[in-house]
Amino acid sequence: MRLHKIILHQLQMPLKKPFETSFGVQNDRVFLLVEVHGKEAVGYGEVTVMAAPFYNEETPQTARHIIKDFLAPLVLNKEIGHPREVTNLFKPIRRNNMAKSGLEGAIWDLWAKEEGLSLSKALGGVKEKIAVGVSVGIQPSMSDLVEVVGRYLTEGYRKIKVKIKPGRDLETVSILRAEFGDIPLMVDANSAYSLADSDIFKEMDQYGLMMIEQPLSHDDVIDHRKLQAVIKTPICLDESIHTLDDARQAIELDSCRIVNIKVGRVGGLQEVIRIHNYCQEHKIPVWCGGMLESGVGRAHNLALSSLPNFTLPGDTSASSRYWDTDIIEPEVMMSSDGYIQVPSGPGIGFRVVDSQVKRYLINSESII
Ligand code: OSB
Ligand code: MG
Repeated sequence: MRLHKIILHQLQMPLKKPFETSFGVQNDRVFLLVEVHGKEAVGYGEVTVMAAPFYNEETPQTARHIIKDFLAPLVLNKEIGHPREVTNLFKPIRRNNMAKSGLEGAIWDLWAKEEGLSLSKALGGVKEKIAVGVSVGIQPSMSDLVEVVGRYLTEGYRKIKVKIKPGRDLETVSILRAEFGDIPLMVDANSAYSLADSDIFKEMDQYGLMMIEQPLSHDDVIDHRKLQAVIKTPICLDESIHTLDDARQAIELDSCRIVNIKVGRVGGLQEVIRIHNYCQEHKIPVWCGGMLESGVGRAHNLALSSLPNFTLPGDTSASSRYWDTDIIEPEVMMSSDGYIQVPSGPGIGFRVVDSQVKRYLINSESII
């Protein structure tokens, strides 16, 4: 396989509703769509950066710079035998995982299309449908929260994850338990706490949550180990895990008992497979996190979630949870029992709709 052109499209897609986390409010999604042109097909990937470096260190501008000046020259007009090799080609470049992942993912899609394989099959996926949950942002009031969660439960979502931050934690959980009983419920703190807050998490044990996601610092595994030692609820790491080695160290230390896998955060699909396999061998369940992806990133998430150890519902909700109109056809739909079908067509298995891309387009740049 050879790439003769890479196109970076910067898009800005308005979210249906603002999404609030412990690090701020997002009204729209600004990201890069990556197009790679081979001999016979076009592959698509998504750089899942946020507009500002609040989740990780990358932004659309840094990702553009890294792809254009460092990653593209490593793959353009070079013979690539298999997309699993791309990770190694990118190794000399430190971090910048979302930039790497957007380009690597597009190459996987192109390869799968040229081979006539679905991306799921290309990755070693085994599931035909995947169970999904929904990530609920911090709401203006507790009554808004109850209404929103009630609506998602009615739609069929199989896991409710609510964002928490200091001052909006125990009350959030106790109200949801009082209102909805024994639903599959978890919280995500996006690193908003420190070990000094351990009592809050000890208190949370009584609510029987599925897990607590990334309570402590974004690059920590040591304090998470200390917290996990004094609470029963499993800790799930998100921000702290960038590589297989990070996952191995966290698991060896017992800093977490569940891993959230995000392809952008770990630098590509090949690293997803490696972390998935390691966790499977060590009986650590994984699930697919989300970065409010457009249909393209969503399609990649569906494919990777079809690997066997993705045993917990992911954050890969239906297109309609985020967008009035997505950029792919058909849109990602969830059945009323909370499953999404893994597409079986070649590559990502969805058509990217040019007119929709144009509608949200800020700029495009070709790299040859
Ligand atoms: O921590 O999982 C997170 C969105 C943006 C940045 C970080 C996170 C999230 C989500 C949304 O929780 C998940 C989704 O629905 O895509
Ligand atoms: Mg998270």
